[in-house]
Amino acid sequence: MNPPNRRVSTMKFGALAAAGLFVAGCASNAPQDTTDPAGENAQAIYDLSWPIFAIAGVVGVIVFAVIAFVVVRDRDRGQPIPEQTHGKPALEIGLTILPALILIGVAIPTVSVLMDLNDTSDTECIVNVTGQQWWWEFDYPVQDGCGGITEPIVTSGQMVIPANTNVLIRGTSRDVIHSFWIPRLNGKRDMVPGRVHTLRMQANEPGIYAGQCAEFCGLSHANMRMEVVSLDDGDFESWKANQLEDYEPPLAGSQAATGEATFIANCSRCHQINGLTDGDGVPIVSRPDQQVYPGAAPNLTKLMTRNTFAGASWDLLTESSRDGVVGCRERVWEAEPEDFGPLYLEGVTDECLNEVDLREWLRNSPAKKPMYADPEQLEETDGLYRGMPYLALSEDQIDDLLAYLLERK
Ligand code: HEC
Ligand SMILES: [Cu+2]
Repeated sequence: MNPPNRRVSTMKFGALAAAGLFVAGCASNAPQDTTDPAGENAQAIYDLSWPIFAIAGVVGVIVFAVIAFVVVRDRDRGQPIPEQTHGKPALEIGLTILPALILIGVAIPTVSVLMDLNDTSDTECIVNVTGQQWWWEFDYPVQDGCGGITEPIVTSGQMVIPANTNVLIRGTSRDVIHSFWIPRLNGKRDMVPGRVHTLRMQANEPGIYAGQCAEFCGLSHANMRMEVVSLDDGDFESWKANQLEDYEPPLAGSQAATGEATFIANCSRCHQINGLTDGDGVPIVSRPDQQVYPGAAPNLTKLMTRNTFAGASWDLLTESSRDGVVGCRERVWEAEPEDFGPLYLEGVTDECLNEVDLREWLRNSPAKKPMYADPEQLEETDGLYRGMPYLALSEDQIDDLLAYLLERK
């Protein structure tokens, strides 16, 4: 190719890339769009970002224009070196004061928004958030907030909150530094082992707001996602009541009952199902601290009330529409705010279960989600796993487990 052609194609490529970026930036329905705030905290950040971008933009344009002007005017044409002087006090003082004024102008609204975002004295509901390689645990302590919680609720992947309520997140981590980020609701907050960081969450309307761990935290960092689910007060009450419902054992002799036995034999050492008892009626208490390096595994009591699993990286609901039939996932995720709550509370029904991904998970979870770099290096973690290990289950065992888990809602 000769040079002019190459230049044309480079320009074409540049224009295409710019257009692509523009279109991508404008695409509606992007689930993690900071320019589409859905709560007061994200709105405050968004409202601040535009004036600051404008100021920075004007400064940037002026600086580049002056550089371009000087480069052109004073380019080397063989002229003699200009007269050398030392200092220009008026210019130097002026160019010190002007940026200082600009920075003060930027700092005043910024600091005020930051202080406002950090103020959690107006929160009415507490959720403890704990990061762990590679999923998030949410636990709701007993409290008067959140409309009153009488027994702790422990869940994972999806954090359910009442809409239009300031929720206080108290966040920490069990292993490395993670970062909690729901772009449409608030900025990021690092979750650091041994510390408790707070963050206010508020969503204006019922709906699902997606997020992801925003601090590189090892092998499956990209598979460490989460959602905040916001429900109006009545629906939130129903959600709480359902989470605290008594354990209902499967019908004797049913496939789910076989699944329960399989669960007790293979899973309950790591996963808690509240209310589960052995044949003698003795409660079965999981001990993930003796199995998993960071010390915990998701509570599966009400697995089928959430609609994603394993670090919210896979759906429990079947995918989007096929042949004009609206998919189960789409029906919930794209519901209008006024329809959302009841659809979410339906949980995962038999027809809507995304068996493909859940079966793959039970067949071989580390093949689906990388859990530790080299299984042979278990001695580095005292023989404990970093995530869910391969369990060599048979297809029959998986069938039984699915029947049992489908009742956990
Ligand atoms: C050695 C401990 C251990 C055992 C045994 C174990 N799991 Fe897990 N499991 C985990 C850990 C840790 C995770 C979280 C993995 C992640 O998301 O990165 C997990 C995640 C899951 C999830 C996703 C839950 C959610 O809310 O995201 C399901 C479902 C699950 N396991 C089912 C089972 C079943 C069924 C069995 C028994 C056949 C089982 N597990 C055995 C440790 C274990
Ligand atoms: Cu992380």
